[in-house]
Amino acid sequence: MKKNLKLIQNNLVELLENKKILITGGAGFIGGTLIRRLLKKSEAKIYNLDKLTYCSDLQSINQLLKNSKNKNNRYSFYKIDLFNQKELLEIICNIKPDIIMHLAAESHVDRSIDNADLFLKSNVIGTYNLLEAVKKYYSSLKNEKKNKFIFHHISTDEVFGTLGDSGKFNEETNYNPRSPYSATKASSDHLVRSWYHTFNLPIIITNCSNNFGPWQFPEKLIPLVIRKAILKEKIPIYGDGLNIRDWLFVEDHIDALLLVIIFGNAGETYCVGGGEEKTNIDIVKKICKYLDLKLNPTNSYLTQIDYVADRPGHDYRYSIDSSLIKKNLGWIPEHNFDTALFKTIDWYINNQNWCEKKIKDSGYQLERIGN
Ligand code: NAD
Ligand code: TDX
Repeated sequence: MKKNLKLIQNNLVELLENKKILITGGAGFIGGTLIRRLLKKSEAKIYNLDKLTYCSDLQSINQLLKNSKNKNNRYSFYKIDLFNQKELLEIICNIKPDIIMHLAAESHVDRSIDNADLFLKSNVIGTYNLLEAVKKYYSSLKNEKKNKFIFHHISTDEVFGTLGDSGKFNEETNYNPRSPYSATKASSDHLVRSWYHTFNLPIIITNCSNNFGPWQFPEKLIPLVIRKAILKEKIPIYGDGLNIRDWLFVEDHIDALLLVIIFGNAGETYCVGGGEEKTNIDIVKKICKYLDLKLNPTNSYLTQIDYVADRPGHDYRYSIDSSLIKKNLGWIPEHNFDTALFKTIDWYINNQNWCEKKIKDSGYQLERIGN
C-alpha cells in the first residue's frame, strides 16, 4: 500500500490520464493548493468553480499559469455561487467531469457564530444544489464513464464534536457537531451520504483535521498569529489556550485527497489527521519564538500574547485516528510538523503585502464578535 503514495507523487500524469476534474472552492486555501499540485504534477483538465468570497484567492494559480501556456490550456475558472442550481447543472453538463471534488464552503467557525446565514446557504443548500445537479449529470452518463465517476466531498473532523483528554475520532464516530459551522458541514455530509444510498451516486467523504500552510486567509489561528505578531498587535488566545487541535500540513492533506480519488472506494469515509496534537498556546509560543529568532525584535513577540474571552461552544480537543486511510490507501503525513510550520511562517514573512491586500480587499471585520 505504501507504494500508492509514491505513485500519486511521481506518476500523477498516468494516473489521471485524460481525466477532467471539477473542483468547487478552488479559489480557497485547500482547493488552491490542490489545483496547483494538479497543474504541476498531472496533465488532467481542471475546472475551478468558485463564488469568490472574502477569503478567495486566484493569484497563486494565476502566477503558476502565467509562466506556462501548456498549463493554461488545462485550466478553466467559473465564477459561480452554488446557490444557483440551474447554472451549476449547465456548467457540469457542459464540462462532463470524470471526478468532482467538493471543497467550496464557508469555513470559519467564528464567522458562523457571528452569522450562520451564509453557512446554511453555501454549506447545506449549496451542497444540496450540487448533488442534485450531479445526480442529473450522472444519470445521463454512458456505462464506461458512469462506472469510473466519483464525487468526493471534503469535510471536517469538527462534525464529530469534541473530545476529552483521551480518545480519537474515526470513521465510526457518531456525529455531534457543536458550532453552526460544524452543524452545516455535518448536514452536508449527511446529504452526500444519502445521495449514495438513495440514488447510487458514487461518493467518497473525507473528514480532516486543522490544515495549515501558505496562502491561508489570515483569520485562522496560525496565519492570524503570524500576522498580528509581525504587526505588533495583540495576539488573541481564546480562554486558557489549552484547547487542542490535530494539525495537518496542507500538502499532506493534498496527498490524501489524491489517494482517495484514485484508489478510494465509493461509499467510503476516510478520516485524515496530521497526528500532531498541540495546545493553542504551545503553537502560539512556537510561532513567537521562531519569529524572535528570525526578526530579532526589541521585545519578544511572546509579550503580545493576550488571553481573551473564550469562543462560545469552544470544542476542547480534536484528534483523528487515520488508520483506515493509512492501511487501505497507503497515506502517511510525510512532513515534519516544525519544518512545515517554519516554512509557513517564512512564507507569511515574505508575503506580507499579499496578506494586507487580502484583508483590505475582503472588507471583512476580523475581530471575533464578543471580544
Ligand atoms: P476556504 O474558506 O479557504 O475556501 C473556501 C472556498 O469556497 C472559497 O474560495 C469560497 O469562495 C468558496 N465558496 C464558499 N461558498 C461558496 C458558494 N456558495 N459557491 C461557490 N464557492 C463558494 O476553505 P478551506 O480552508 O480551503 O477549506 C476547504 C474545505 O475543506 C471546506 O469545505 C472546509 O470545510 C474543509 N476543511 C477545511 C479545514 C481547514 O483547516 N482549513 C479542515 C477541515 C475541513
Ligand atoms: O484568534 C484566535 N485565537 C484562538 O485562540 C483564533 C482565530 C483561534 N483560536 C483558537 C480556536 C481554536 O481552538 O485556535 C484554534 C484554531 O482555531 P481556527 O483556526 O479558527 O480553527 P478551528 O476552529 O479549529 O477550525 C478549523 O479546523 C477545522 C477550520 O477553520 C475549519 O474550517 C476546519 O473545518
